[in-house]
Amino acid sequence: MRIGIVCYPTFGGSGVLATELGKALAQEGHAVHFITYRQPVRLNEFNANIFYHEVRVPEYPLFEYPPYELALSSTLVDVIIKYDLDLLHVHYAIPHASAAYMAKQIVKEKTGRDVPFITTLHGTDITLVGKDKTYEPVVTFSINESDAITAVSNNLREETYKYFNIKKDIQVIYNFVDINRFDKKPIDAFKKAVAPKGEKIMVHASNFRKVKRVCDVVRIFAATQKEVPCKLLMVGDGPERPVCEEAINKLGLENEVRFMGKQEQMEEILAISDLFILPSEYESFGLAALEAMAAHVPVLSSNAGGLPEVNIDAKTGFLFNVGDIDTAAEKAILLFKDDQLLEQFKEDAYQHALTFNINNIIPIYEKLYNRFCRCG
Ligand code: GMT
Repeated sequence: MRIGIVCYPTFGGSGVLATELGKALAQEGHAVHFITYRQPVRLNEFNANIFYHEVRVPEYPLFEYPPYELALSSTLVDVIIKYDLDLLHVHYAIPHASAAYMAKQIVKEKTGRDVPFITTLHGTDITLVGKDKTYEPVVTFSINESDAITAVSNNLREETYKYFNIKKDIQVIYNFVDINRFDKKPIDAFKKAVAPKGEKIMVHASNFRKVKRVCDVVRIFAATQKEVPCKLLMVGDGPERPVCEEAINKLGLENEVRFMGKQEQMEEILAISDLFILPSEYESFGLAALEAMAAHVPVLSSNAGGLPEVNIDAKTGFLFNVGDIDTAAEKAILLFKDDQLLEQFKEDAYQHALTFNINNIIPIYEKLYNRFCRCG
């Protein structure tokens, strides 16, 4: 099939997922057209079946807010017609679903063809941004106009029905991970540089938005390192980083914590890590946690949103109530003090991650696409 993928090209989970999906579909022989404002972060390999179309938003002094959605819709129209796309798959409803709806109408008007579009809901498009009154009517409309709707967890599906008047079925298709990519041997020199005395290594990765509660990561680490020697790696960047750095300085932990910035080689960092911390206020799924598990790293996460669908309490890691630092630190200490237990959790985390392996999930998307295939 000829598939158009629309996503945010950033380090965010929805963009990562969309890019990995596109790459896997291309390997299966589909022609995949990415339509975004920048080359997606993980679109870093050559494949003859992958095409990239940049959405350009012309600058004009009148535009205090450049109309990205219109530029996207127009680019979609061009690409659909020029490459005779069979369908569009848009990731993150805002503004991609409404842009796809607009493009669909224009293509129908121009060519008579009805090009289906699938909307995959990822999380904040529903739970934070989408239910804001400013966007709600457009989000509800464009989700309902989608030819198929998917959500990345049962929790997100329920949240969507709770907050929006959705009249169609929402299919849950879990996020996935390429297990082989995360099957890395630790680089000894790197491990030594981070933890010279063989300290345990905690890691957190996110976009450092408020919803991630990055200061909780620091507080969990602070309490844990009082009991067991350990180090903390903070991967990513975003608005909460200064507050987080301030908290670290106040606690006098500057030498124990390293900020790694945005990283494309997350697998190398995970390969030396012992525990992944994700204390989020909400996660529809927690792709970063799944990637950690694929790298044999157990997860200490809040029990918010879809996290319990990914992280199995007392098996692949531990769950705690949002903000319950004491319980979280208690669990980290438990794992770090007992090597045998930690090894068991590492293995269980990996085994559970296998159930989300890319090979299990891609056929589900293909089956969905086939419902709209023109080839019969
Ligand atoms: O986590 C973020 O803030 C980024 C966001 C995104 O859309 O890129 O992530 C959301 O989608 C990911 C992929 O489906 C999920 O794994 C994340 O849990 C979800 N984030 C939230 O729900 C906060």
